[in-house]
Amino acid sequence: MNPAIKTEITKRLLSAAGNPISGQQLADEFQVSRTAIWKHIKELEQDGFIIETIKKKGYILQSSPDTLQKEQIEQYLTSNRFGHPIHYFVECPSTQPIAHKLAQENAADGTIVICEEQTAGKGRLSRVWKSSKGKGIWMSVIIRPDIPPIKAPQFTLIAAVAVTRAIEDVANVRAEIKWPNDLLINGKKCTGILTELQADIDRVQAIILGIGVNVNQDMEEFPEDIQHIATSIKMVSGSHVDRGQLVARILHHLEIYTDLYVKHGFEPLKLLWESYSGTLGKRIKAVMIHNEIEGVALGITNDGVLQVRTDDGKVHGIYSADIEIQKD
Ligand code: BTX
Repeated sequence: MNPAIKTEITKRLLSAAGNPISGQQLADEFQVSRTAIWKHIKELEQDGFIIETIKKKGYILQSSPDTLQKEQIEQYLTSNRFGHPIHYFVECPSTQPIAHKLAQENAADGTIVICEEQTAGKGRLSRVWKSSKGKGIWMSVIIRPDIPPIKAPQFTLIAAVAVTRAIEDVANVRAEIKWPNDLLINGKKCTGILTELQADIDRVQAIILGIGVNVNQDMEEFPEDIQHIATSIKMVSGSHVDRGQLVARILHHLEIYTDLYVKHGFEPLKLLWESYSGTLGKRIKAVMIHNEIEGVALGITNDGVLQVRTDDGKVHGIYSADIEIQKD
């Protein structure tokens, strides 16, 4: 089978919106036999597409599976580099090590690894990220910006803005960014971001940006231990969200913001980040590995460092911490 032809047939079926597509026309266009087109259609059926064949008219798409197979993303893809190529898995322990390996094997800037289910999803500091089957976006993006390693953590902030905007575009739901790597809706976590690095002393080889978004879970589909802290976009919007469309929109914004950042630094993105922030102006507790600081979150610097004013009036720069937002 030719994957490019399969992708193209899928796109045609999806955009035909229930109208028939002629097998002969497809065969002429791709310069293959009608039997070859029919074989691609059979393969799509095996992938879960329901396709009706009407004599002398062609193929009509009745329904498509709720999956993140690459055709489901590619039909919406507007980015030039990000999402090219897509490595799709039904199940894997975690998309991060797969992306690390691909990056070591010279995978292109913008390559993504995505799956339906992670059996050992990774959070920060060896924590677990619960990634239930077919309900979320579990994706790692390989990014190769020409920046020094010290700047890599800013990609957590860039990704947070990209995902927030994408959720707003696709589901009309506004999430808030909790510095540095969570997106919350109504105070509950719907997205986590994990930024990992492959680098020489002075240059980034690849950033492996792990993005986990709870999309279509109902409350009871989360494991009990996180039901009080987790939410999904569907739980808030009340409607099922097309995950392929959301992935494409995340990649769209991520590519634009990455390019902006590499050209002009974090400053142009800072305002955007601040406008989505649920941390600034709030009284917070920042829990670091060896100590804790309580105070008011004032803002972030041009390097993405969180500034916190403690009650004695001193301003502290926080580079990495877990943040608890205190009740007023
Ligand atoms: P984090 O360390 O900030 O958050 C992990 C914590 O979040 C857990 O200890 C738990 O309390 C809570 N949690 C776990 N799963 C969920 C969930 N589904 N929804 C809400 N809260 C949850 C955040 O780390 C970084 C997560 C990155 C996940 C992506 S998915 C694709 C890629 N592959 C991979 O293995 N990890 C990344």
